[in-house]
Amino acid sequence: MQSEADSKPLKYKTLWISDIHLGSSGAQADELLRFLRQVEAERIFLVGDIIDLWALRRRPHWPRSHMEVVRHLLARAADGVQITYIPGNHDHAMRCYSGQNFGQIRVEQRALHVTADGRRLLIMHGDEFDGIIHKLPWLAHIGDILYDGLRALNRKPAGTSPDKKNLHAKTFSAKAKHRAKKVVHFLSGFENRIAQTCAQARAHGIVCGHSHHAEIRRCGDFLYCNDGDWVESRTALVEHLNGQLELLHWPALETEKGNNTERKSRLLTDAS
Ligand SMILES: [Mn+2]
Repeated sequence: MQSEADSKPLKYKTLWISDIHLGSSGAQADELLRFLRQVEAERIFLVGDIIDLWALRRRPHWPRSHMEVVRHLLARAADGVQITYIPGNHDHAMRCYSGQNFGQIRVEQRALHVTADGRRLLIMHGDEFDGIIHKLPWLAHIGDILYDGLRALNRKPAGTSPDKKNLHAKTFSAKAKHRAKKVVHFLSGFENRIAQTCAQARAHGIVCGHSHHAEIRRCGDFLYCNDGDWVESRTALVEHLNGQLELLHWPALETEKGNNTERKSRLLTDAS
């Protein structure tokens, strides 16, 4: 049985989540709802691919849990949490609403966030750095269909092996996606583009989604943070009240909260 301390929400200054892919069969909406109910943040950034318009066009899928995620976020915004929605490539149609509000949720193409310790972070979905999306969009769509097929083949029940190693001990589909993206990144000068974009925005670093690969690392002189996804890895990036950044792995966090065990879900911080 959970003690009262275990059920207390975790408090953060900022929360970044992306690549939820609501509207696709891969979206782990129930897990995301459980995570959101355990986390409080003053500010939330939705870093793109929140609603998967590509998947909805191929095969509409909209169970109640997907609607509940949307409702939960709208309710939080109505309660005073500042929420910014930065559309990605799967929800690119939302980009034309930049500067407008949906309920209390602000839509922007990109955003700048200053951490409690004074670092300027540029927030973008990340497809802007993906050469394939812009030069060969048809190949990106084929890649997406292949990824969906691979994921369906090796789908594991949610919540398995919630240990620290598991995040990057990925399923075959996640590995294939990550390798393909690495090649694309190499060919398209991904790191150079990030460095240029950060320099232009006078930012100390960047927060992206898109690759479905959570990480915090240096990229030249800049900090590169990727908040992962809610299709496979179920990860989020958070900023603590002192400005420290940390990646959370929800399956590990949920197990720890249930068992009251020592935290191992701290995957990576910007100090590590
Ligand atoms: Mn994307």
